[in-house]
Amino acid sequence: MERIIITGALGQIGTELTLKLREKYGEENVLPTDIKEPEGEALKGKPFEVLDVRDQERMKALVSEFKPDTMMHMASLLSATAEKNPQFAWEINMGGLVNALETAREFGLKFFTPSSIGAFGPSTPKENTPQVTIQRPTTMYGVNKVAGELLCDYYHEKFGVDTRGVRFPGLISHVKEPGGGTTDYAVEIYFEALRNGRYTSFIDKSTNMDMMYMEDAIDAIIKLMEAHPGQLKDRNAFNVSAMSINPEMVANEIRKHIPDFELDYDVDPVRQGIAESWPNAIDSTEAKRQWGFDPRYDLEKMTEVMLEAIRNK
Ligand code: VAH
Repeated sequence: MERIIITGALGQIGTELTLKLREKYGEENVLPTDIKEPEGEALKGKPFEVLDVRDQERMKALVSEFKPDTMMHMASLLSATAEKNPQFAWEINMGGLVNALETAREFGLKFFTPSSIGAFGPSTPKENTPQVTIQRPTTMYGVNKVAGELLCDYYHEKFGVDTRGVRFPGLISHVKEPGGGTTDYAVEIYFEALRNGRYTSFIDKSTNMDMMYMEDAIDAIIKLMEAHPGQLKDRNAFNVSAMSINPEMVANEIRKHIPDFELDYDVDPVRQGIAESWPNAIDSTEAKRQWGFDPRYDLEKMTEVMLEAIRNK
């Protein structure tokens, strides 16, 4: 992996992924793209190209010109947004993925795209969820992620495309706040704790979900993409998680730094329903075994880093 094009580069993962790849491979070897030009400081600096992932012709033209060896397809509508407009979510999440896979096939690109714990549903085992198990998600986002996992496997088997992917848990970062996710409470709570000393959670107190600090997520992507193909028994849909937490646990950790922090609840039935359809804690054994997945941040360390970084913003 030496020269990378990224779609959805202005998103929560895409932003930090672009910064890390530029640092590791050189700014001139990374082409971040997204539906609009960057506004904030985070992605200042060239090159950058505007790309709507529904435009396969332009996607191929950019690849033909930039000549990457890898595509990281990050453009996606997240779970809560997708539930508000499922037909549009299909168009972006699946239409965009097909265009990206076709581009990777035509230009012989190594390919990464993330799945999610959202690819599981209410009939999936909730605790220590295996990588191969029942997947009957009840959200459009979950349907997109299951279809995406299968499509990426298909492009590898049928066309030899070097596709790789992980199932991300909720991701927590201070660089770019997420938009439209069910797990966004776990990011908002840190910002609100410092802004107002209190937070009203839209997810209920005892709802456990898998989470991971963004630095561990970016490291996982790079580690998987740099793994020798012979190491990989599986290709896509590796379970990866660093912790299983709920709002009360996050609040208790924050109180070690902000003793008077107050947490209350105004549960959003839609996002609560999505959260309850997902596992409580997934098993990451295969990722650890096949390519050395090794998250470094637990809730305590993540809380320290998040509060420190937000204070310094
Ligand atoms: C979402 N942050 O909430 C995303 C993610 C596991 C959650 O897929 O939709």
